[in-house]
Amino acid sequence: MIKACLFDLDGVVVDTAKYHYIAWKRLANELGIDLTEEENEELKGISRMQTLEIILTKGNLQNNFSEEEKAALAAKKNDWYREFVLKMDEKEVLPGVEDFLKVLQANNIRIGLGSASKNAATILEVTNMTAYFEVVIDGTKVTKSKPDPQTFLMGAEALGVDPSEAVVFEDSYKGLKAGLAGGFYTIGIGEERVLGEAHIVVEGVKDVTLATFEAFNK
Ligand code: B16
Ligand code: MG
Repeated sequence: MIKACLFDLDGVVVDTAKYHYIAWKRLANELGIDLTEEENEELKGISRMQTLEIILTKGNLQNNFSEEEKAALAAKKNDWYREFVLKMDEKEVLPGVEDFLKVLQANNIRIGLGSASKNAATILEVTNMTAYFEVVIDGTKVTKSKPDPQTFLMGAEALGVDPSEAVVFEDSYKGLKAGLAGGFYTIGIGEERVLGEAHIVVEGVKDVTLATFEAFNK
């Protein structure tokens, strides 16, 4: 019996991954580093500073900056990223998300957010989605990044449910691993190629109904 759903934000509720990519690519290019879309896939779901480390390492520049300089680089990327975020509105909520959240509410299934992003509250605000989420566990609250299950375990605890009674919706491989490590049912949002370890993989939340959960009992 499913009592709660925990949603990742970027790539599940909204498509902010494209804005992260533009902003990281701009920073990488300024540093003389290339960043392909395929490499960007590896960056999904992990924290801002971890992402910067991966990009600098790719350019063999990881030892060229002090911690303060690294923080300044990450802040610069975040300013560019937030320029996009602040222009977002409800039209950027991915298809089917609001309808499904309403179905969950009508069926007394609790709703939480589990995101690595420190911009999660702003994104929920500008897209008018704040009210749907009873619990928000984001990058300002966690100490361990996905694939560590901390984000989702904190969400389940705050909602008062056991992971075995909850579903994690994730678009990133690392986020999916976090859900699995926490003992949750998982729905991968995206491609089977990336998310094949999930209990179920669908293209988007638009493809999920309460009947989808029946597959968990098989
Ligand atoms: P910020 P999610 C993650 O959000 C993104 O997938 C990841 O690309 C980003 O680096 C991370 O948030 C941190 O975001 O820079 O806004 O704090 O997918 O966990 O909702
Ligand atoms: Mg995501």
